[in-house]
Amino acid sequence: MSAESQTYDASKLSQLKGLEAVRKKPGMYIGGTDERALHHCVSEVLDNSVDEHLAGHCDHIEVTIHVDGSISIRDDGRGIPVDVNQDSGLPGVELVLTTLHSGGKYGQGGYKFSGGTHGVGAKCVNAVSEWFEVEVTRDGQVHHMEFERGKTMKKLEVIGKAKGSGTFITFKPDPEIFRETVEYKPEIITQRLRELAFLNSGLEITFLDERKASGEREKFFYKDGIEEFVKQLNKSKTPIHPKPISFRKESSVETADKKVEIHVDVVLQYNDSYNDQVLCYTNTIHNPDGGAHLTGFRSAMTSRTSC
Ligand code: 0RA
Repeated sequence: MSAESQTYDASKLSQLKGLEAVRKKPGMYIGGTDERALHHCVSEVLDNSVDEHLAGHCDHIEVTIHVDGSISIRDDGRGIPVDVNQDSGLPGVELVLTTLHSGGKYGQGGYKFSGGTHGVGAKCVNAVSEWFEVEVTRDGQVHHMEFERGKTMKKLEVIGKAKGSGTFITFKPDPEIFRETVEYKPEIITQRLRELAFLNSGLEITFLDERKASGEREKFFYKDGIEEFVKQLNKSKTPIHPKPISFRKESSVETADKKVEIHVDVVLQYNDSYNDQVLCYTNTIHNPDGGAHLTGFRSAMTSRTSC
């Protein structure tokens, strides 16, 4: 056995052990086995595409529910790397999709901006999928790989040529894991897509449910992002000024071991009612209970020195 195939076998073994953990304790990795967790899987994959947008490399995402109950997410980002990693002997895409704690270049570290509450990404979705397919377009070639319940079934191969770049992931949730339901609800998905489009101005997200007759793609695109969101929230009310007030600030904070980038966006519009409606998000995740950001905002709004 060559040294290369030895390291390959060794890494493959730890990979399987890793993803087996996800199947044994789905609660720990994807937040359960119910309908919410089922839909959370879509968000986990979507977050990677949104990260590509935030890094300035992607402006279209396409989500499609298929008649067989599988779902696909296509983006025009850089494409998951396909070059072979020296330590493991595995292509980047296989590492990204099968290794639980792969830090470093293609792991979780330093890459994620947006983020699911579990932050474990596509590999956990791979683990809880009956099958999972990925197509990566990069450097003029289309690369393809297949998995079943997290195990590699078809190694990476080039299946064609194409211009541009991007990642196309399709998976079918495993009924052995999601015992309650494996049926995607379009309204749960479109709510998240709308929210992501509002929070990421300039990102176009489209959605198609092939189980329905209409065959029309729904489009979510908000040039003015959260400003449009606030306007829409006030549509059924009586705003007392037509243009929402917007401000943003970016700064970075040094902690003991790392530098943290903080970007804050605030949009507000008064209406004639006495009740306020406040919606907070951190890294595209809704915070229904607020947090330090909301506390800071409220105290700044009501303190006399800030006027
Ligand atoms: C790791 C590294 C890079 C991109 C990605 C992963 C990536 C993952 C997903 C999942 C869905 N869409 C995606 N797009 C990109 C960086 C690539 C580079 O440096 O060229």
